[in-house]
Amino acid sequence: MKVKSLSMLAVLLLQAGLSLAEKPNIIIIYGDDIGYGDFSCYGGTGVQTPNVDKLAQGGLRFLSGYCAAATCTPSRYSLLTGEYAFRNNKAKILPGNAPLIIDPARPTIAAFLRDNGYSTALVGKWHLGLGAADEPLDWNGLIKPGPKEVGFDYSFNMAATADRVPSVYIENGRIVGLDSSDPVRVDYKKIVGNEPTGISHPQLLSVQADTQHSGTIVNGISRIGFMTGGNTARFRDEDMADTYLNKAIEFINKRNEKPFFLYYAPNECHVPRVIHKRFQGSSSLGPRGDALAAFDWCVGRLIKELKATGEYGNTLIILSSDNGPVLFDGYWDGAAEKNGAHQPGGPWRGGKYSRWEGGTRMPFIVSWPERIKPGISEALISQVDLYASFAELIEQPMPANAGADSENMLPALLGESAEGREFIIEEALGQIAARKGNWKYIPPGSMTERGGIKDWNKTAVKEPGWLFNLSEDPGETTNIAARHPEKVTEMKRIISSVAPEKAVGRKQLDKNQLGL
Ligand code: NG6
Ligand code: CA
Repeated sequence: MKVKSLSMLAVLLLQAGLSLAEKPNIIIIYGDDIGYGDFSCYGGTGVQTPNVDKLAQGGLRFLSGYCAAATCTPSRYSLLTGEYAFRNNKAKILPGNAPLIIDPARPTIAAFLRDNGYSTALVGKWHLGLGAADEPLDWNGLIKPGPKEVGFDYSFNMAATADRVPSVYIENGRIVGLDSSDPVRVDYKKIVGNEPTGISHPQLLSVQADTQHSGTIVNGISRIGFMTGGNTARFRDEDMADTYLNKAIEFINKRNEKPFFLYYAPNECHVPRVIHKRFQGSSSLGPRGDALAAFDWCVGRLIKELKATGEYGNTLIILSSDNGPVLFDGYWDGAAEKNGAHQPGGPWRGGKYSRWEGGTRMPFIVSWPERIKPGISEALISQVDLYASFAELIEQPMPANAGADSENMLPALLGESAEGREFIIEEALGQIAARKGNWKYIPPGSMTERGGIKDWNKTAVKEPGWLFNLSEDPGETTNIAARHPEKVTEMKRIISSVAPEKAVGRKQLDKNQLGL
């Protein structure tokens, strides 16, 4: 169209502005290692989570909402790219000095929204790598490629996890509070500098850790990996929940006329669970429950702020978690001892690292006050579907080179349809399982799961694989594959349709999958 006059241009700009303004803000609140049964609205008993419960009461609570994988990196990768993580062999638990594993040439959900008029932000955990694969990263300069190169206008994040060095915050690609005369160096193979580690100075530790978590001591906690320098920049775990919350609120308050997309990924309740003293003792579960209480409090504060800005009504909030629960995960913090009758995975078997339902079936709450009617949904939905669903929401086609595994689930997401996906793919440590209707299938290969404190149990899964009926046997206790050969064939076909090589499973757990 030819713009003939200035006033016509003004009208056009106004129209464009108006239609942008009508688009909802989108916030993903992404818990870490929070299980299906942890929040009180999902039956949790060990800690009260009034703010999450209230969000659920005013929105939709999904009973079959899944993350794509039972560990962090692949799960987050899938959410952001709309692609199953097992398609990228780098998408496994990453060390803190791993290069970026997302190809910037393929738009993530953030890049897609940014390119369609959203201002975008990452606040919290990243764990998808930083820097280029072919050159060593200098932590003391501009750290890139990273969140910005894959679509986040603003970023305030840690590199990987709180239990992995470097234990610093990075804002827009630069370590916050770094003194250039005390440069940061990081290594995952050998000790750098001469700072105390969990092995050399166990007397300095506030919480005892396993060998893997016995690297450099930062803030009285030994981490995975070694770092030196950056003393003025090191974070205090106790303040992490508040720090991320404040940055998220700051981003919302600095919003312009554009709608915003905020990927808010607090650390709670990942290890180390070292929580601010005002939350200590707020649950019967010890630090793990206190971390959940802190998470819940942050959700409440964020919503309060959204209400104060007048944005709450037109904000689509999705609250979920990146993988199932785990009690002991490297630090003797009392989580296992104090768990009592609380069921972090709800009625489901297993948790983090496993393909049992508890590994990937997540708390999954969707709220949009101006649009969504409160209720409960039984639709099957995966976080990998958010990409295509957001594309539908903003009425823009998905980029041709991204989001291939993402299905448009917008009607289910908004509660306008009870129908979700035909099937769900559940990944753990590079191996997959499938669910269709009430049927759950684990293909032949091996089943790896966390055993006692440090052990990994491996069980051979023989032909024809394991089949469970979740409505009769939610705990996945009785393999009925032999009685239902036709179901087995159907489930194998489903797995072959997404990943032919996975239909037979892998014989051995790839140690690398654990980031060890
Ligand atoms: C594992 C760590 C665990 C945790 C996990 C990542 C060991 C023995 N275990 O390898 O403590 O850091 O990686 O968690 O090192 S996630 O939620 O980011 O996937
Ligand atoms: Ca996690």
